[in-house]
Amino acid sequence: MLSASEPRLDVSAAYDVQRAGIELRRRSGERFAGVKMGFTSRAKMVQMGVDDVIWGQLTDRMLIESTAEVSGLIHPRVEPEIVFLVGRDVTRAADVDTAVAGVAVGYEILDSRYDGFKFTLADVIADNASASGFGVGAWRDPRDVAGLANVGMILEIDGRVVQTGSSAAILGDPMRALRAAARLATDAGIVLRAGDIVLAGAATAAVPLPKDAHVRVTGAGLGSVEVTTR
Ligand code: OOG
Repeated sequence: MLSASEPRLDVSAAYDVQRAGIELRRRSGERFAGVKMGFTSRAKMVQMGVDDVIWGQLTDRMLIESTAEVSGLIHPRVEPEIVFLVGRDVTRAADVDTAVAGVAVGYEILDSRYDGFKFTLADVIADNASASGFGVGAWRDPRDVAGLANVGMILEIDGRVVQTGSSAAILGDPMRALRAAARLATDAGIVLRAGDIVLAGAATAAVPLPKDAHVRVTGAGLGSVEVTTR
């Protein structure tokens, strides 16, 4: 762990490390694509042994279409997500609710630099919140969605249900995670712009993601998203 060799690594220094990592990605041509929230659900906090929410940055290269290359990853995991599409620039965090142009069911692929995903909060922040890849189902118009506070969610691998949960697990309502993301981004001087994505955080614990697997995440009323790994 980074914190073991660098005891001064506090949360604020960890976000500096995260920013430096993102800057390296930017220099190699990746573009900012949005924000991910982490540990917004109790299930994830318990699974990972941490006690606060964190955030990380998404880049365009993390977006997965129908096939996910996982064989080059260290020890990937997958988790079900509620995803927001930003429809216009969010210069004031308080305006984020009305800036949402789409909601969807999605998934995040996590991969950690740390052995066995064992880390402190500062360690995982420095590692960009384990962000590796993400996929998004069909966007729904938020006006057509009855509400996001209790969406039943199912994660299947090769047709087997491996996790079930509710979006209520995400801070009681994923809208709260969206607001937190907007606040954190704004405080860090980042403007969420039209087309950017916000991942609200996992609704359940994450599960190991093997190669040559078929993954499906379903959200009641939101449809589903599928991906094949190789
Ligand atoms: C950190 C990322 C946590 C979530 O949705 O809670 C996260 C990890 O578990 O490695 O993305």
